[in-house]
Amino acid sequence: MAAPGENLRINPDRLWDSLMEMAKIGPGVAGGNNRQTLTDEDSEGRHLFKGWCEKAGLTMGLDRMGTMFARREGTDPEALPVYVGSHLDTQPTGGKYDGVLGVLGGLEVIRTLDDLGIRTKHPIVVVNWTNEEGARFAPAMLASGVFAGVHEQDWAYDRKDKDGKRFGEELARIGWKGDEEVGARKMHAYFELHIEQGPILEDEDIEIGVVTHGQGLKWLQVTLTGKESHTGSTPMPKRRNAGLGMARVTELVHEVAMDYQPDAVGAIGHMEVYPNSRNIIAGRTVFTIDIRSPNKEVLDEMDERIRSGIALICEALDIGFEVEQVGHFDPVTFDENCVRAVREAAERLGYTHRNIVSGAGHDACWVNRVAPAAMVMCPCVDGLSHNEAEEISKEWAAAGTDVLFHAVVETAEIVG
Ligand code: HGY
Ligand code: MN
Ligand code: MN
Repeated sequence: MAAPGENLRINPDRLWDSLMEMAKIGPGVAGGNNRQTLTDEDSEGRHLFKGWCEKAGLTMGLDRMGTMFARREGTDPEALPVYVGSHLDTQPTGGKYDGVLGVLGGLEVIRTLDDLGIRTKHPIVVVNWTNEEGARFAPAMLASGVFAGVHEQDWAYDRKDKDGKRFGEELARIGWKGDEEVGARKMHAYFELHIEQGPILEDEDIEIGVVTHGQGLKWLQVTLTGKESHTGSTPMPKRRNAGLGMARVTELVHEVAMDYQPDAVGAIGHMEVYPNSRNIIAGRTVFTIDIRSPNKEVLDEMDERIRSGIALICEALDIGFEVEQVGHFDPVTFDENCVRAVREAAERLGYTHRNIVSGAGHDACWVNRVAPAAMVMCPCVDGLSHNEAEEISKEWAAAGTDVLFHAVVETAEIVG
């Protein structure tokens, strides 16, 4: 397939203006964003994105999980489209670029094609996946998981947030529940641009990450049940302290992850204590263990060691426990032809690049099960993400989107 000329580049100022415009929606408290999935802020961001897509002459689609599709016609309407996108939902204390760069980078690909008057054989579709983050409704990558046939739609609709609100009802409430069957769309290929969310590219002064693999993930939700009692008058030997149990499991998760360095990570980010009163021994704690590794055997071993460790901790403290797996995907190997298109685009454009394994999960990890997929990464400052101080440079955003443009357009086949 003919590759675009190395002089073809996107418009960095237009891309950056769009990123800053979207960042105004769902502002955080420290310069980032709180645009959690299926909130009014999410809906407002969707409307802004939809308006931009319609202004670019794209045809909008919406599926039953609320995933948005914006289609630019190709010269061959029968040809399967090349999809490009990511997610607009954020963490509660999220940054301005996680996911958003991939969606608006996809829109910038379209805008640049229109600037240059380029037609492609395959249609190109920009995607905004619903609930990539999984912060409000676990698991992460929920809509792309239904699209890839990993989750049933009814199960997804029944996911509840911490206030007991159901995904399906919240999707209907914000008015973004579409009619399209989820997963009915077939893809020629899928590309996703994303910030690295880690320190490797910046530390090595490299502009582009050619993502060959994504590490596997497990989310284990644990409920520990002790007995509420007075923190002052209950003798130490008589306490059944679920808070102490959570502390010991937190230490256990860290120790197990450290045993498998550098190919493993583990932490507990979500913690709930009941009744959470200063002078009551915690009767119940609910928390989510997040363990990840690029190596499936390591991930399974960590899972096993942690579960048996929890049993020993609870026996010693005379507390009950339940462990429910609420998220999981095995390590991912992206499509070698799509990965090659990304690598050759970086070379053609003269950007420094290196192969990289994605530490974070992405919608591309699920899409890769139903279509050839690959990712492009750009650095982020101090490798920081899932923090309102997340930052990238305009140059990094432009480099990543240039590479995305070349990979998508080459795969969609230029016809003039
Ligand atoms: O958890 C993840 O890796 C992604 O940011 N949702
Ligand atoms: Mn993301
Ligand atoms: Mn994220």
